[in-house]
Amino acid sequence: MSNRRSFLAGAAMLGAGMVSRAGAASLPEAPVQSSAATTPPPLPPNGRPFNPVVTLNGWSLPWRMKDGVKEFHLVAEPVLREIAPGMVAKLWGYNGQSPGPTIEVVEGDRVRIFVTNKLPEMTSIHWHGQILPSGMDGVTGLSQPGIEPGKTFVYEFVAKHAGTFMYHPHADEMVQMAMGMMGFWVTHPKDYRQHAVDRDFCFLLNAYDIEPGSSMPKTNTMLDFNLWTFNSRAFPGIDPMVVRKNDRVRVRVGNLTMTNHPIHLHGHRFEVTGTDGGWVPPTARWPEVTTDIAVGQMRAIEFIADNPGDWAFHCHKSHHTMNAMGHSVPNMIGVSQDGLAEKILNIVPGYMSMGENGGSMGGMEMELPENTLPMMTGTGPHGDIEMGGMFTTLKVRENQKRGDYRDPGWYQAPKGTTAYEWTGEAPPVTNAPNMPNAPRQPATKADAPPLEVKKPHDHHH
Ligand SMILES: [Cu+2]
Repeated sequence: MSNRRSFLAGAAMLGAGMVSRAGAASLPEAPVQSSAATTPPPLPPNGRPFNPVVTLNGWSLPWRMKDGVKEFHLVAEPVLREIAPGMVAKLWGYNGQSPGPTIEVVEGDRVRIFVTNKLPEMTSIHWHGQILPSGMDGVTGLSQPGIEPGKTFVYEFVAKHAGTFMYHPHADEMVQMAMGMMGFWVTHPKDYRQHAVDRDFCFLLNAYDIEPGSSMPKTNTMLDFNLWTFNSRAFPGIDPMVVRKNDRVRVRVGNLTMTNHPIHLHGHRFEVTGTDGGWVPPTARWPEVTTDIAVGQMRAIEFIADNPGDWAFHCHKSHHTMNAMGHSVPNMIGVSQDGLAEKILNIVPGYMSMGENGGSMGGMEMELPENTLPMMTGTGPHGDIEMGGMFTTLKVRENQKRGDYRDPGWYQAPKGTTAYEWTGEAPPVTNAPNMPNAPRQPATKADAPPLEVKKPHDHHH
């Protein structure tokens, strides 16, 4: 993190007239973050105590305490965001990253947020979910004029309710959100012992449409996005959630994509303990292993991490656990492609056939355009993980120290607790006794009748 003193000198002069109305003599510093690593925040240096959250591949914004008011400074600006090693996207964000830094305050805190616009067009910030005065709600044209390039606006309100919130522009939204303008907000309970957990993770769901080989999102895309991310990171660029066995764990998720995401956890049952409207009363909770998070929603889930291991944690829409590639590839399972690639290669240089035995790309070596992630990737202790996009792991360890978020490496499963290959005799294939004439698909290529190969009508590449 570094402080942009040179920028501040200029901004203070430029915005002096405007900020004096808020009673501030000077703009608070606007720290910037240059790394996409997870930065566990320090305990609050002043104000009322709280247990800070851990923003996956993100960080929390420091504040300045001024006459009992928490002052933050967000700078809306173009940023470079590493989506995963091997790909950097040109996005718009706040204070050097996209998403912007997490803002953490305590229920009842008076908050003053300075927003400086360094984008080429006007912007605003809507404080999604907050109960505040209408004029502080950040809807351009409705509650305030847009913040023109070079200008600084001041928002001030009391964070009335504890819970999980988001912030994003309400100005040229389609473009600005497609470019990555968003951030997380947590209002902690007045009493830090209330709703206390051992580990409190948070991240936003976001999606981009970035053509392979390029780095700028297409901002007119309505639904057909090709990069699905947690906090603008795609697997294997998403850090694991590292916990100690028997920790009470909370994961807060906000959805600012244009579709819903059924978020699924392996190896544990959780309860939804928080929604957009605040805390769910304990009597109204029920066990789940998947919870659907609709567009614009926030959810907090909680569980006891009592099952040691490496557990997948991902969106259950399988296309959302893949990275960018052509989406109009036909299903070729069972279609022999012997010699086909060579014939097509004569006409289309660089053609690649795929999918005769399924879609697996594990172990496949192919040349990708520059600045492009493989469609599925990641290597685990047992080989290729074949995932991308909205996928990470929960690592539960007996001996992880309290407050230690460092990756402990892969889980060492106790002997006899891992799936293994059967090497004995295989029984002959028979039909189920109650269905003597049941048709069945040929199991192997040798059994298969000759296939008529039709040209896929939907294949544009
Ligand atoms: Cu999804």
